[in-house]
Amino acid sequence: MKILLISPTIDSEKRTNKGLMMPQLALYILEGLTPQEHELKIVEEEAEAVNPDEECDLVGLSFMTANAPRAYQLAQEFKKRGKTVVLGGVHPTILPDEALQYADSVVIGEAEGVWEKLLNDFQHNTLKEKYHEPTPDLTKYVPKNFKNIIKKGFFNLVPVMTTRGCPYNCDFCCVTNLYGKKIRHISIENVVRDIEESGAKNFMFLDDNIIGHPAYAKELFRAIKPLHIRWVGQASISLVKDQELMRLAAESGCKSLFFGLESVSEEQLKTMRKTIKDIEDLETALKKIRKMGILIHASMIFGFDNDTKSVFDDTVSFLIKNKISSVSFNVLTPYPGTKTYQDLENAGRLLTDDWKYYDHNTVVFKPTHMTPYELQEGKTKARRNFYKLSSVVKRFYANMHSPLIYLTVNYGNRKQAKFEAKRIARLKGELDYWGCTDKV
Ligand code: B12
Ligand code: SF4
Repeated sequence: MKILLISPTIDSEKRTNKGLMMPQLALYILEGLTPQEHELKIVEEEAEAVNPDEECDLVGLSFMTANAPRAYQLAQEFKKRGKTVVLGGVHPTILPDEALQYADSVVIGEAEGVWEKLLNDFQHNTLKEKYHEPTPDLTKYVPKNFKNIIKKGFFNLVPVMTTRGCPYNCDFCCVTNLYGKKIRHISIENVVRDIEESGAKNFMFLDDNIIGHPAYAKELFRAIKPLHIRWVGQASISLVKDQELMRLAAESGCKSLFFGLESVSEEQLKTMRKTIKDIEDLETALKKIRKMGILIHASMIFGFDNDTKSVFDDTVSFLIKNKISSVSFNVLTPYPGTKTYQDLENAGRLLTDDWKYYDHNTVVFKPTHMTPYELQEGKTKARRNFYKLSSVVKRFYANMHSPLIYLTVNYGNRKQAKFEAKRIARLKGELDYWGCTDKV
């Protein structure tokens, strides 16, 4: 049979070309799990258009919350043409019953341990509505074929994932709901095999915290050092507490790390599960990471209940003072399945249930100390101010160890900041609720 796997964009009219483009690992895992007898095609809408008339027997769509409306639209198009549709990924895992309204079957959670069974059931006309394997065995090697797409040149980073599961279940995050609380590792041997078989040189570790298990991380860094690759990943700032771990990461090819700093308000940090809650300690930690020659990408969130209008300028000043290489400025987003969502819903503070706006970029709730539009505008201006030419110049010297990456990322963000301002101006006319001034 012929299987079509799709990763939809948020908006099919606009692809989010971010400069750093990476294939969707989930689709390549599904391909690796598919028995050889089947024909399989992968379409990433960020890279190519989806053809609803594509000849196939089974369509699989993978998506997060912001992509759900587009995924449902595509699912309906394929169903209209008599195809069987299966949905999986972050959003269907959190809201399987919603997803099932648009599809024949939903995979809740991971595909390992269920995909082959699902294909077999489909062939025997016994497809079930839901499939779920809570903690599948990750010891078996799943081949991922990235060679062809790397040749095409659209993607410049290859994704690798070493760990599933997170014990912390933070209020605003849905990762524990996706993979459970127990941390499960892929064997180092299989991670090395993934890297070697890809034939690539530039990688992104998708783990939420690549140093979450320091002993595993040290072994991993030692194992990949001889491969002479370059990699980026996400880590906790607690990295600085272990000198050896930091050195091994740098020696193994780590070029940039993404840190979820979220806030520079001590009041806010105290309410969060953070290893460093004191601003002076945070500044010392950031300095140590810079000295290792690792670029720091910070992720910030605006819109916590403690945030007042001064939060935007305070945050940008902190980031420039600490010579942060690049930053993602986000608004607090109540993803379904999180405590944040439940709290805001209970308080009647959610302003829309249109999932396409649940994208970290668009305000969808009533903040405490400002109107939704003030929060939206503050976030957009913070990005623009951080990427001003004067700021890029001020931060350059401290990031001179990787000038090309630093300048490329900053240039890309300066451009994106301009697009974002235009998008906000357009949405202002569309989203009446941004003007809402009700006191919370
Ligand atoms: C990598 C990543 C990205 C990359 C994606 C690029 C790429 N091409 O891969 C980038 C940086 C671009 C990104 C962007 C965003 N991301 Co993101 N991202 C992740 C991250 C870290 C890993 C996702 C991943 O690939 N995992 C590895 C794969 C193998 O796991 P998986 O997708 O769960 O797939 C397994 C199963 O779910 C299942 N499965 C998945 N799909 C399907 C389909 C079928 C048919 C079947 C049967 C099974 C199946 O099988 C797989 C194997 O078991 C997650 C955090 C996390 N730990 O999940 C956040 C995460 C998914 N992102 C998130 C968000 C919010 C975003 C953004 C909206 C934020 C933003 N504004 O930047 C954007 C949206 C981008 C867009 N245009 O669509 C949220 C999603 C929350 C939600 N409810 O939607 C997460 C969970 C982070 C978080 N902690 O909140 N992201
Ligand atoms: S934010 Fe990080 S630590 Fe918290 S639940 Fe999500 S993945 Fe785990």
